[in-house]
Amino acid sequence: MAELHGNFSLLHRACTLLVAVCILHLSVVIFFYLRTYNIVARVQTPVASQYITTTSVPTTPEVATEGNKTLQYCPNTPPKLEGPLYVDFSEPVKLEGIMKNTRLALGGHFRPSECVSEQKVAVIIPFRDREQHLKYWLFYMHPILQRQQLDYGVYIIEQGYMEALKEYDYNCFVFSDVDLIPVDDRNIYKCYDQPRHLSVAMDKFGFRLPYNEYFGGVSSLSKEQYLKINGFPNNYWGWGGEDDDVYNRLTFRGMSISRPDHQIGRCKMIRHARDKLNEPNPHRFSRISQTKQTMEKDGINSLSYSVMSWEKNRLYTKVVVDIGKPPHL
Ligand code: NGS
Repeated sequence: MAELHGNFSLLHRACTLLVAVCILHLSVVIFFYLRTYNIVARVQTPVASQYITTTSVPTTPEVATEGNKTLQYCPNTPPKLEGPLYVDFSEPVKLEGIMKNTRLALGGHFRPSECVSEQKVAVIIPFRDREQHLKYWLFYMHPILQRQQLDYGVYIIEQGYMEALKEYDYNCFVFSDVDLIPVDDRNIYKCYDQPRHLSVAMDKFGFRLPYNEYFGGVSSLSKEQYLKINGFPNNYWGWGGEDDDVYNRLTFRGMSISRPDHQIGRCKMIRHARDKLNEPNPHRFSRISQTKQTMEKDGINSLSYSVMSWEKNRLYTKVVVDIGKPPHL
């Protein structure tokens, strides 16, 4: 009888142990399942911030000291974002209102007074004689960038990276076509863990990507990401292909593209005829097929230009540079 009881309690203990192991195993499986599909993170994240990937650019202590004031770092989800916006290019816009914005410093610089931005963002617009487009861009973008609580400066210039760094220690670079305006201010013009493509749903492409590898329009790269790919290529003359080359560089350096969803990433382009003196580059397809070989020697390390002029007004800094002529001319 005692032996039977002993056997039974042994069996009982073995079963309890087995059940405990099963429960442990099941919890581990459930935990990893939830993590894989990001369910744990989603449950803890407020709705608006789901769209905004956090950035790893600087480390973020809780508070910072600015002069004699102690300020908090700006939140990941800026409180004054409006979401979808009304953007219209059918009527001319006036810049007087923004010119009077006393929080904008000469050269189109701004930083929020209520908090400290994590990133210092140089917004770079390669620009050729598109005064009307620039006007719309400035009219719509300054208020958006300010609601996004960015510490930013606007540069109208070809060799933006180098020139912007001469005046401020920017750690994030947003490259934007002059004729593109986001129609949702939750599309934050800053840098992310991976290079960011921001103009993912352009009206002219039916609010979708024209092709998966498309990296044109508006994109952002942290200084670190930019240096990793040796910057942008310098040997593309005329229209097309340079954005595809940048895409290739990023993938060859093991990075992936981060993108907002198609609702938040909507943007409108100002319709216009193709620029004169900017014919399609006949060498672009052969160039993009050689990125792997060319990227090491063509980029920041081969950049050569001279600065002709710097002009600063309330809304932007314009730098004119001479980049020489294409080698075959
Ligand atoms: C591709 C170009 C890209 C350009 C994109 C969209 O074909 O540089 O079209 O152009 N690539 C090549 O030509 C190899 S767009 O419709 O915006 O003018 O960005």
